Amino acid sequence: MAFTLPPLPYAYDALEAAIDARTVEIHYTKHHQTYLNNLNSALEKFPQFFEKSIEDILRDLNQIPEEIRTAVRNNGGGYYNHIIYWSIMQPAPAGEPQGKLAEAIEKSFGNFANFKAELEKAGMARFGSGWAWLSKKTDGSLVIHSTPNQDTPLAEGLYPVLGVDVWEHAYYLRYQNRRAEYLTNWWNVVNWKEVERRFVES
Ligand code: MN3
Repeated sequence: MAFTLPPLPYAYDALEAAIDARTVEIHYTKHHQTYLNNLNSALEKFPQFFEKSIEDILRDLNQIPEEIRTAVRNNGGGYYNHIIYWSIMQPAPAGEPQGKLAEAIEKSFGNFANFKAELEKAGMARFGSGWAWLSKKTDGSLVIHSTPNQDTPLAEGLYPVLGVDVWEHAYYLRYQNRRAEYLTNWWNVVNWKEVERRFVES
């Protein structure tokens, strides 16, 4: 069974408080779809990997035959990272983290404002294309970090709880070079219930 694109859980214009409709449409129907298509094409020669979850594939890329490993790393990563990105956004207003997630954020970063500043800093410090992440370590604590290109936290032994795409294709139409403004506005559309679910259930 080939991998498939999960439906977008809202309309293209639902995220206008942070991201314009045209960007959401192109990002989902072109960029995300292309990562998926390329992942499926790469795996066609080794269909046994269609039996595995995308998380199991990305956790240990050394299990992937060398001739398709880079393609799977880039396109499997792109496929997976964007599923997280779409799922942890919702139409504004976003509110704030609650419950166990809020407690863990306070424990690791002092308070919510400081957490947001640290994540924005990680996004700004990523030179070129990549992602800023809030991830969970195996001991249950939280860490902010970033990955280049479509590399995933899974490959570093971390579980991605929240991720923001800082490739230019994620923000260029509305923000041009102003990545900082995109990151500030992005908080308007974060789905904290889903972020908390990812934290609690992982
Ligand atoms: Mn992207």
